[in-house]
Amino acid sequence: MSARRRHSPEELRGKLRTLLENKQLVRAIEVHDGISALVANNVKLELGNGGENNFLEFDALWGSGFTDSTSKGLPDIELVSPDSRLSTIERIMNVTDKPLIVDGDTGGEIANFEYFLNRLELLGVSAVVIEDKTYPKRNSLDDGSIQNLEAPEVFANKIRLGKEALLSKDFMIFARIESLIAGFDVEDALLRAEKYLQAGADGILIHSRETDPVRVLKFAKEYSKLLEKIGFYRPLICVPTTYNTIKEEELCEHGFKIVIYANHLLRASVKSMQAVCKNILLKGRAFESEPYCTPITTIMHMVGFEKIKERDLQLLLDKSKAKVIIPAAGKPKETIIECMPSAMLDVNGKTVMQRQLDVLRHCGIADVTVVRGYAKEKFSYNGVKYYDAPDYTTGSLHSLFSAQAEMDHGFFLIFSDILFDESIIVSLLKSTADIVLIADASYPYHRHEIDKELDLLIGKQEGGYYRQPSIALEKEVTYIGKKIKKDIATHEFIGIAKFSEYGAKNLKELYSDCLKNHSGRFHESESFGKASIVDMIQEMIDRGFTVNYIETNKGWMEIHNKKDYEMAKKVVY
Ligand code: SPV
Ligand code: MG
Repeated sequence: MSARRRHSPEELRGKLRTLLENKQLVRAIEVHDGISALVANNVKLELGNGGENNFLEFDALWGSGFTDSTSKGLPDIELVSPDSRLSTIERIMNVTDKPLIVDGDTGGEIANFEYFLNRLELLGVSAVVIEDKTYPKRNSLDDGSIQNLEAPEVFANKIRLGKEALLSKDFMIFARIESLIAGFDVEDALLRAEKYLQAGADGILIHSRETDPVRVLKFAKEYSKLLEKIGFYRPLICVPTTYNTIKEEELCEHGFKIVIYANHLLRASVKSMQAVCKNILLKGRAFESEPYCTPITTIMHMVGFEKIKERDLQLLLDKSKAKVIIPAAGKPKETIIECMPSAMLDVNGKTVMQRQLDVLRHCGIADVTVVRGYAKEKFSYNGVKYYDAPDYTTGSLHSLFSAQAEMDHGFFLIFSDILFDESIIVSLLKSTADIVLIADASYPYHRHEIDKELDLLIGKQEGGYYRQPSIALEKEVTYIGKKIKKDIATHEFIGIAKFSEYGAKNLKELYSDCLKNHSGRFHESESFGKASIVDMIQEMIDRGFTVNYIETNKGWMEIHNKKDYEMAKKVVY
């Protein structure tokens, strides 16, 4: 689902008629706002029978007056204005592809009713139900309320005028008979039914708040005789809120065509809200309430956040025209599988590189360059540009620069021996810094267990203490390298970085300058000829360029040795 409406009013309006023609029983569920409509619209109960109709779902929605009033904290006495009702209905229509039957209460005065009808038609609503009580009505389920019935002729006339006011052929007006609610008998209900049908009603809703459906079923039996008498068919509708033990099969057998579950989503939400409120008060925290709450990710998905995110990302991509360079030329320091570059190690059916490409493609990045060297014949992906670094035993910096032609508009650098998830790439896409690294902040907590050389970094000290929390997304790197003392390193560089166009231009200029002019050791390498990428980043810092980092503490892992490889196979699916 996205925030955009998917169906034209015309398309939706006609759906109820089609359902009535094709289904034995149309099942409608109450909705009172956008989110309840999304739930009702999207819930599917899988039956697991493998057949074509492999699931159950609601066919239509009921725009209840009771639950619309209640969701606004008001009693159901026609207090909510027509415009406020219409605004709720519009929100419902915006997120559904199911037909909506609207509760029109008494319909009000004829001028109000006509206005309401035309607005409903324009919104794509399929039908309205009006009840034969006098304005302002009282909710039918309340035992103590006085229920005043309208004179049948007056109500029939309202139906007639309402039908005349319609603009579309598909829209229907159903007449709701309240005889059983107001203390009258089945005979009164039948007399009314005939009058309303003759006036043009498109169907009859017989309402009752008795727990025993016997009188409703008696009405249904007499109604089929009435239909025979008048010579045309109109569907019969029921609202089994109080006589809720009756099953749909039985309703069908008695000739009901639409069943409305009229208030259940609102009542269910009130109950859960109360339980969660109490739970939080009781426990003094929200942790225990979590199992009773829908996960935020599900909510985001339901309201179409993913589409928005995709679009945001697309914009970022258009801006940055993201390119990725994966230097994968070096021989692994520790042989994990004989003659196999780290990128081509198989982790549960997919190589490390395939996994990297999948994540990148998912983020919309398709422009990927791989620098090959050691066991280059093992690389076999189409849709990837290859550069070869014949002398791959020199440092990683020179392998990277084999693909210098790809750097002009900026690039993402991704080491070939890491697995990572989308969130990491997304954070880089969002960054506006010129040179930005992804740095794992959990390093200080497990540094003493680490028995391999890592690319470590020291973040710029803020306020005199390096671990002082900062709200800035991008912080500054002061030192980077493998030889930084474990105790003073604040982060581990995970092997993913971004160079903007400007960052890449500076990188290239500096590289060419060092190539010409540098002699002797180059940071942690014995010469510039053996330099690593990390050495070059330190050189940039030393020359005054700002190198930022974005912190993470999850969503990635490296495969440097056999132990890492075994771990990857355990944790990656
Ligand atoms: C509603 O849902 O608003 C109805 C049905 O009109 S009832 O509450 O049973 O009257
Ligand atoms: Mg109502």
